[in-house]
Amino acid sequence: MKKTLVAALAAAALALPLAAAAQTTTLRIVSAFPESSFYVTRLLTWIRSVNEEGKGVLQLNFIGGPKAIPTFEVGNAVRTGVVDMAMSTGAYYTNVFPESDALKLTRMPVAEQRRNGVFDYIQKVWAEKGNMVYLARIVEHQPFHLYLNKPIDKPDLKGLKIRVTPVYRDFFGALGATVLQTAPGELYTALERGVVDGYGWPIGGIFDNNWNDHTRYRVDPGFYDAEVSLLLNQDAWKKLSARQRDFLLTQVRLLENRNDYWKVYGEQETERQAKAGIKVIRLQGAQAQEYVDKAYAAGWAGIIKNSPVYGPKMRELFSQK
Ligand code: 173
Repeated sequence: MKKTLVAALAAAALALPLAAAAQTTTLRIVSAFPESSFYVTRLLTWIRSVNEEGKGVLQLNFIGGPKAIPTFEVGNAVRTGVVDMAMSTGAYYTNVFPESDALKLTRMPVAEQRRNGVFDYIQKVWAEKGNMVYLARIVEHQPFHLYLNKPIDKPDLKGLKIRVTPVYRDFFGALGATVLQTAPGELYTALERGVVDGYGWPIGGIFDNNWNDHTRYRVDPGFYDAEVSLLLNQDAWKKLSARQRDFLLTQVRLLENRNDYWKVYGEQETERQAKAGIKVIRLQGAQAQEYVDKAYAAGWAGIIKNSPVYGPKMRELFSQK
C-alpha cells in the first residue's frame, strides 16, 4: 500500500511539469474602462493573484484599456473572439444586444441573483445574444449620480447639455436634457471645453480622470446601481478543461464576493468630493422619490422599447427586492 502510494506520487511528480505545461491556457483580457480608473487597478491586482494561483492551469494576459480596444467596441471584440475576456459594463455594448444595459436596474445584490434565478437568466441571455459567458459582477453598491457645473433647483434639465452613455440617456432625456454620448476617456476634454454642463457617473471614480477639476455640483439622491462585470467569449469557454473552468469560476467568485468593499469606497468618495468643494444639490422628500421613480420608469421603458421579448421578463425578475 505504502509502496504503491510512493510510486504513484513519484510518477505524478515526473509527469506534472510536462502535463501542466501542455494544459496551461492564456486568456487575453481587456478593459472597457480607461487604465487610469480604479476599476482597472483592482482588476490588475486580481489578475496578479489569478496568475500566481493559476500557474500550470490558467493565465490572464491583460492587453489594455480603450487604447487597445475602444470602449464601445469591447463587447463585439468579446462576442467575436478578438479578445477572450473583458471587464465592461452593459451600457458599453448595447450595440451587441440592447438588454445588456438592463443590469443597472437590478434591485438585489448579485449574491442574491445567484440564489433566486436572476443570474441564470442573465447567463442565458448573454450566451444567446452575445456569445458570452457572463462570469461575475464585480462592481455593485455604487449608485449613479448627475454631476453638474450649473446649479438646478428642481429635477429639470432643460437647456443643459449632459454627457451620457446608454445608462442615463432615457432618464436625463426625460428630464429635458440635451444628451451627448462619450466614452469616459473623452469626458475630460468635453468638460474642459464646456461642450457639456454635466455628466452621469457613479458615486465613485470622478477623481481617477480629474473630472473633479470641472465638477461643481453633485445631485442627490443617486439612482440605479452601477454594474461592472467580467465577460468571456463562449468559444474560449468551451475550449477550457473542466479544471480550468473550475479554477476560473472560483477566481471570479473570490473577486465578486468582495463587493461589499464598494460600500466603503462609496463613502470614501462621497467624503473626498466634499473635501474637493463639490456641493450637493439634494432633492428632498417627494421630489427625491419622484426623481428616482422616474429614473427606473424611463430606464425600463428604454429597455423594453428595444427588447419587447426579454425586456418585460427582465423587469419582472430584476425588480424583486
Ligand atoms: O460611462 C459611464 O458613465 C457608464 O455607463 C458607467 C457604467 C458603469 C460604471 C461606471 C460608468
